[in-house]
Amino acid sequence: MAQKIVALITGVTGQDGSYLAEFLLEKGYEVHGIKRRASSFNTQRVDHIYQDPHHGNNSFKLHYGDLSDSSNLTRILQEVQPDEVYNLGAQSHVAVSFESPEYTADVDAMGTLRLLEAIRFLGLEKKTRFYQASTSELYGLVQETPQKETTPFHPRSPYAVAKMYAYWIVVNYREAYGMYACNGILFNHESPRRGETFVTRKITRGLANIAQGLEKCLFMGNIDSLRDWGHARDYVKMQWMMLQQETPDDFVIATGVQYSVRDFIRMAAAELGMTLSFEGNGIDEKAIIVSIEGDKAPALKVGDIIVQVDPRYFRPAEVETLLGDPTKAKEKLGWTPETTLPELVKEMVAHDLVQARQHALLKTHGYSVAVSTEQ
Ligand code: NDP
Ligand code: GDR
Repeated sequence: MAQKIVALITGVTGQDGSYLAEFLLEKGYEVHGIKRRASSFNTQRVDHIYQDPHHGNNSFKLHYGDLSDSSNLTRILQEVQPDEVYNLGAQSHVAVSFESPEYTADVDAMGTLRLLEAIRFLGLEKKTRFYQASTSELYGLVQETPQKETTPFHPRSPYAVAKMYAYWIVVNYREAYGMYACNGILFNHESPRRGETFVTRKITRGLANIAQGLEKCLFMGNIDSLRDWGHARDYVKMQWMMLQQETPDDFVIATGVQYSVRDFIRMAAAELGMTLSFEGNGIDEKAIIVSIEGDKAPALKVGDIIVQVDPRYFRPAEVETLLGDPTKAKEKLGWTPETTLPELVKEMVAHDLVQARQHALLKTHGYSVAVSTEQ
């Protein structure tokens, strides 16, 4: 039997990590993932693909680890001897990076260096291919539109600055040591597995909860912000494709279509049968229901205010607009995104509505339901 290709994924418990692990397992890989020790279970996104080692020989294995711990990373790499490393682990929340800039730099910037050094230290630099989760946040204060691989960077947050170090150290290890190392410069990508505090999931989950009477109002930051949103499932395929080329290179992954946060709110509300009218501007804006159809929002009526801007969610420095040009990925790798934003919104709302209905049902039957609204 042919030997399985071995992949190691940092951040396997996150949105992308879970889709990538599924994708690689379907391709017949042996997949190893690094999970952090937490005081409660943090493997919900990968539980469905994990088999208890007492009950079978699983191709999916988890290791405790942390990007802040070099000796741990070195030991795992030595044990796993991976053909491919996907560095998806990060403190990935831009707003949180203003609260924890040093930790973000340690994990997102130094963590990448630690992994690359561990590969080199173990003499794996000619065997192991390396994917780095770079980001459209590097463009920050944009210098040209749409953004492509040659667009200059101007990062606007501690997160983006840390990711900029990671981007360049990957390029440097490629040039200095001939490592097969690539940066995927990915624009925002979402899914029903998206963390609850990122804007898309905050909206789909929040509106579904409000529709079912579990919450009253969704408080938002800058709803004028413009983003190029794709589906995480489509984007992880590209992460793998990048490591299958003859020579390593960096690619922008995006849809080439842009919407505002306000557009996203409108689309999500429409999926719940509601038409909204936005009143006010930016700082004091609110969204009011002007019509309701169907049975998805039984708790609401025309005239209810369900979204309100709260400047508390504004960032110290904002990335106002991002729009990617994925031409290079299309031409060199034959990649195109498969999911449009309206399709993505539909899938996310449908998922969150099922959860909200379950919680509402429990509440109706007298069980207390604590719906976390931490944002
Ligand atoms: P998530 O926030 O969903 O997942 C991040 C993962 O990193 C989680 O598994 C998390 O563990 C893990 N992690 C956090 N801190 C550490 C640490 N100190 N050591 C080891 N692991 C850690 O992010 P996404 O899946 O959305 O994104 C994946 C990567 O792609 C990230 O690097 C992100 O910055 C980058 N990116 C994401 C984009 C997007 O739109 N989604 C766009 C461009 C880049 P735990 O589950 O325990 O928290
Ligand atoms: P982003 O994603 O910062 O682009 O980083 P996020 O969904 O957090 O914000 C997108 C835009 O929406 C605005 N916004 C709000 N954002 C949040 N989280 N909560 C709000 O209430 C809110 N209201 C408005 C933000 O200001 C911003 O302009 C994501 C992460 O996945 C990064 O890891 C990744 O690198 C980039 O995408 C590409």
